[in-house]
Amino acid sequence: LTLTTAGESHGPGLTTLVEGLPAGLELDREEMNRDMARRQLGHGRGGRMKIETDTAEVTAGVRHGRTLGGPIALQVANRDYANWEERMNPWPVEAEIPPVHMPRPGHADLVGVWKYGHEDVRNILERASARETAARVAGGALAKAFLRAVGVEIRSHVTQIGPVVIPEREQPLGVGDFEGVDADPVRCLDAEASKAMVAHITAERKNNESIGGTYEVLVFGLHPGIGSHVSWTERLDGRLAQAICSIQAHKGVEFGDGFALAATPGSQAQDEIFGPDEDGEGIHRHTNHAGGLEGGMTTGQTLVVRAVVKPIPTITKPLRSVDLSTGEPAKALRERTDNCVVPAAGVVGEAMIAFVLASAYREKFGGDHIDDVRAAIAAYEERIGWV
Ligand code: EPS
Repeated sequence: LTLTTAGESHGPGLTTLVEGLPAGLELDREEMNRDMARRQLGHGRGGRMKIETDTAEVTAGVRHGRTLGGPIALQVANRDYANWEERMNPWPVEAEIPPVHMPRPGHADLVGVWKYGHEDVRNILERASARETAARVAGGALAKAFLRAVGVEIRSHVTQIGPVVIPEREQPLGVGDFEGVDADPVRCLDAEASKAMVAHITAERKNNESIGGTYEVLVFGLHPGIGSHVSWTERLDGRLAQAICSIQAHKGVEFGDGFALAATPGSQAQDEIFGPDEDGEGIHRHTNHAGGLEGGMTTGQTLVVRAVVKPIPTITKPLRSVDLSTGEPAKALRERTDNCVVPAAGVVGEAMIAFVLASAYREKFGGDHIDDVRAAIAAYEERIGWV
């Protein structure tokens, strides 16, 4: 499976190309656009979200709601382009367009102009912008539709914003616990923590600060043996980490108990294996410290991925920088901006994880039609006695 995006933040629009899905897969237009809207959620988004109402328009690869087996093309319009037509026109314009020459610390701006030989920082920031994640979510919605067809469901929730952390849970989360998470202003499952997160975002916006945080993505219904131990390139934890860390402003990822395992004795860090119970349950575990991954493969337990998002670098309190046209000290570009994107980032994390998992399913089970995929999965379930 491949997922390619194209597009600039204030250009005419974003394009997504997804290749490698089987034919006959049913797609739900509303479901796809629900994900597009979910990515726009969250207390802490800026003025741009009032301009955009994102939808993914299919322009290739789908007929009457089913995949044809060829590349699928999706288009997401940038409504804001109407206000940027001269500045972002693909073709020369009459007007004089003042270049941006104040790079923002923490953004791709400075290194990007060095590397690509541009004088206008806008030639870098437009593509580096997290607007691009709208195209990833559009593609991720296709991967999710594939996963749903084989019984796999993906959810996410916010676990920390600034210093506010959700309380530890007694019981592991189930897929049913996520109902209503998108109705919460920060996509948090704990009502008390949510209130404190909202208050923190509001207070820090008044201080002209941006805020980071963490979110968790859980995947239910996975088969064991997705990914492989045989080569580093196939280890699923490595592939998932790459996909997560490729998201703008993401600085780290952990699986299961993650960084806390550093202080856990070895005997308590593994998930012991138990034989079939009298009630007929197959080989199983009572814990999930590993977060559903052993030896670079899914174990068949819930996949638990946590990601950290840094405070975004465009802030309304401009930081010190240098004017690239004069070499003189200057304040970084001050722009309309979001001050917290963690609730939306969780939706992007879902999309990226869906893409990696759908890819690994395609590699393991093959199939040109979705029914071929289901048949291959059923044969595998039978061979390993998976219930
Ligand atoms: C972004 C800056 C803001 C965000 C944008 C990402 O846009 P603008 O500069 O137009 O105000 O709103 O995110 C989106 C447009 C989006 O759809 O997520 C940035 O610099 O990364």
